[in-house]
Amino acid sequence: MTLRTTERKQETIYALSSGHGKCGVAVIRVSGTKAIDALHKMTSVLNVEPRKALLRKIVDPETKEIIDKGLCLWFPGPKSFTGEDCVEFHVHGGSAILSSLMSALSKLNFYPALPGEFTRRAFYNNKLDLVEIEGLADLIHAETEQQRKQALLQASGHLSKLYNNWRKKLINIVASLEAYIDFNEDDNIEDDVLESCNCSVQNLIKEIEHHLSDNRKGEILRNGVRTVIIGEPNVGKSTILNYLVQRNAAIVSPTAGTTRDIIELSINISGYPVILADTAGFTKNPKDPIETEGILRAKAYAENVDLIILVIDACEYMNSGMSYSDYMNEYINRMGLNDLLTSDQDKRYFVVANKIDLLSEQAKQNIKKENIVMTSCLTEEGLPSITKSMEKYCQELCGNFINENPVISQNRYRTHLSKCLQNLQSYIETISMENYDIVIAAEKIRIGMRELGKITGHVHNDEILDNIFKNFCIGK
Ligand SMILES: Nc1nc2c(ncn2[C@@H]2O[C@H](COP(=O)(O)OP(=O)(O)OP(=O)(O)O)[C@@H](O)[C@H]2O)c(=O)[nH]1
Ligand SMILES: [Mg+2]
Repeated sequence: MTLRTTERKQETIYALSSGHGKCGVAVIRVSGTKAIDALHKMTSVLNVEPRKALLRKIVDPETKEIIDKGLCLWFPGPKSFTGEDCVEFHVHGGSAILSSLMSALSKLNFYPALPGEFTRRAFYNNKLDLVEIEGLADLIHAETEQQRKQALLQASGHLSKLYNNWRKKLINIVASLEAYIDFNEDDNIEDDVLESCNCSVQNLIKEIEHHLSDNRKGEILRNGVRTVIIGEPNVGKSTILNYLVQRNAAIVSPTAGTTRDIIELSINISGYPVILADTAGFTKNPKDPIETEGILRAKAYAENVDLIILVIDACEYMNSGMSYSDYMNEYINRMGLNDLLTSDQDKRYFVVANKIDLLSEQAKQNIKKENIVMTSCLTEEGLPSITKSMEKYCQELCGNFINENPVISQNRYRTHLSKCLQNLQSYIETISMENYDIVIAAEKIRIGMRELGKITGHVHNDEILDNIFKNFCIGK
């Protein structure tokens, strides 16, 4: 049992692969060279047809006591999830049945699987690469429709194809450069070989740069669109949060300065995952140190979000007598929000003018001309427009990846891609120098190629793998 995953590749392993807890059907997966023993010794099946479900009594291999009646399946390698011989038992999902079955399997000298061990074996047997495996993990964890779509594409090899394609191009470039280095002096090699390599490297640089400049769309979708509601005290921020999450999550009261701590909740906006936060109202005159701290926290939080919903009091705006843009400029200056909400930066925000129920009809008509969301939490007028605006920004932030090129879904990929890019750029710099050493230049391409290989797992070590598989559960 103390064997490392890499050292126990020869062992046959087993685990519950379906969810835990009482359920209609539970699936136990067995993988390894001796998997077929489970069928031979625990069922009456001797000659089993691959991938065909058989209903059989399942017995303890020593006592021959019946454990349960269930479906037995045989997946001879390499046509199985792990690429090894696999057996599956589909039994009733009760805890006593499962513990008897597990104990029966241990009597066959099989090992309980470690977290992610089935998938790790699939990786070693080239059934899935690391990017596909991470896509699969995301698919299992996906909580919204858009996350599911992105993860499914990745698990199906959409992103791997791109990275493998680039890696193959680099392999060809390295091969050509090596040929050039070896035969250069004999003059047997065409002069334009070097030129064509350089051109391919330049093209790859462009492609990788383009791929990297995706505004983190894939990562935002994977991690959730971080959204914050800010504004002055008492404008109705917490009431709006409660509307969006459809429950009384935050305290609402007529006292200005009610919310102090940041209240963070997850919601689903048209299939996009949103992490929504309510914050303390911004004021120049906090009543006590707690409110001051609340405001500091709110500002710090707002600096790191993807989307800001700025709530203003519709009456206060109308009573100011200012034009909308003057009012907003004055407001942003007064609240010290210039860094957060300047129009020339890429941070996205939209303005909600709340409490329109307190406005005269005439005032309402005047506000309508501006590009702001007008709401009343009292009459619920305009509230769905907040959701609509959020949806629009979510689409913008996460992209419509179905029609676009595959996007980077994890920081891990970004790190390796950036290192690869740096090396390719460094190659171009090296060869543009006088009396450069082509051997040194070629090495840069080789390093770049290795960085790409680390993404898909063509280049791997135990540390990278342990890191990826540590988040997997047993049975996956
Ligand atoms: N008339 C009217 N009252 C509203 C509306 N929205 C909220 N209120 C009331 O305004 C008061 C303040 O609402 P909150 O949601 O607590 O305001 P807040 O912005 O979270 O306030 P702080 O937490 O103090 O910063 C409460 O009494 C709400 O019932 C609205 O659209 N119209
Ligand atoms: Mg509040």
